[in-house]
Amino acid sequence: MLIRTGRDGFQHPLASEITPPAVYESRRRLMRLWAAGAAGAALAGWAQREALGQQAPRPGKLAPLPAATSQIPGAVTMEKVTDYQDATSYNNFYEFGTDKSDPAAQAHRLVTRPWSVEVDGLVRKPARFGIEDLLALAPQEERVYRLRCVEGWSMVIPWVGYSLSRLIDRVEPLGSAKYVEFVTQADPKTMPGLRSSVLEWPYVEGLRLDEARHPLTLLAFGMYGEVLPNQNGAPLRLVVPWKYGFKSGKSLVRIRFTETEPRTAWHKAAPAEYGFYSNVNPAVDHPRWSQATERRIGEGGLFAKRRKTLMFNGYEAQVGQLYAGMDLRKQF
Ligand SMILES: Nc1nc2c(c(=O)[nH]1)N[C@H]1C(S)=C(S)[C@@H](COP(=O)(O)O)O[C@H]1N2
Ligand SMILES: [Mo]
Repeated sequence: MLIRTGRDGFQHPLASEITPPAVYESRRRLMRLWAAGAAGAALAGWAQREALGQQAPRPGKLAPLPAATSQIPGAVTMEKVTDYQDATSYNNFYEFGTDKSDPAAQAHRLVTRPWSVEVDGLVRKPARFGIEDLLALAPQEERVYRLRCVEGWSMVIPWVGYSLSRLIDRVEPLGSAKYVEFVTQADPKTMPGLRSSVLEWPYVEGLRLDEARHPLTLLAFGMYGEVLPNQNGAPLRLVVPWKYGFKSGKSLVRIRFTETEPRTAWHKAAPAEYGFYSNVNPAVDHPRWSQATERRIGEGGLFAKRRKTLMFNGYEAQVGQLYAGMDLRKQF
């Protein structure tokens, strides 16, 4: 059993003493499966997460989006999941305003049905995919990723979706395709933020093709076991866990394969501050502030200690080889 010893040496009660019997029973089944080697490493991870009382309950606010726990290495962090309330009220979605509270207040205007995504450019089979077809294109998985904003805060979010590579394989990129551009919704009727020229609209992001094909690059349709709330990028968004949050475009409408590096919205707005790669890198400061530490949302209070930011946001083992031989100070 997992027993944690607090800072003061206090022994926390065994999980069996604080868990309702039904939950405990299902956990024991899971543990037996695990011991028998029938469950994968990720499932064992969930057993551990649950034993620590850290599994995020479904909030019951939006339609459920069932998903199996991802088996992809690195896809499920054991860290404490951020409260749903925090993850849905402290957001960056400049199309709805630049204050952290604007998206939660304004994004109800976003119309998410009907919705389709144009997938084109240097591919053998360009197509427009309806959202229902995209939802059904591959099995939905739950992945618990860290998300770190370049502003110096971070969250841990259980996303629901599947690897973007599943969609990429469908359209068959040509040999000349080297990059992928992501274009997000820009509708002046529903997005009051478009009146501001803080960014050039539509919001555009980009990845190298091999980054886009990495199994951890997630096309997300949901979080916390439910469909995405509008403020988090409904009906579908990108989540690239080893890069700063701004690389993960919300409310995608077009995915385009190109030969040349896409010109991204943040790069156009401030080229000296936002490079194309934007990998989480504590050793490369933002020109106006350090990136060495971060504040985990929910670890509140004036005296909450900042955490040390990890190289590639903690995903170095999985993605480090993508950047072998590159000078990440120059290609930031
Ligand atoms: N379309 C669009 N996508 C966007 C943004 C945005 O302003 N517009 N902000 C980005 C930034 S800076 C961050 S940190 C994340 C925040 O995602 P979250 O609100 O779900 O935590 O979304 C990213 N995706
Ligand atoms: Mo961000």
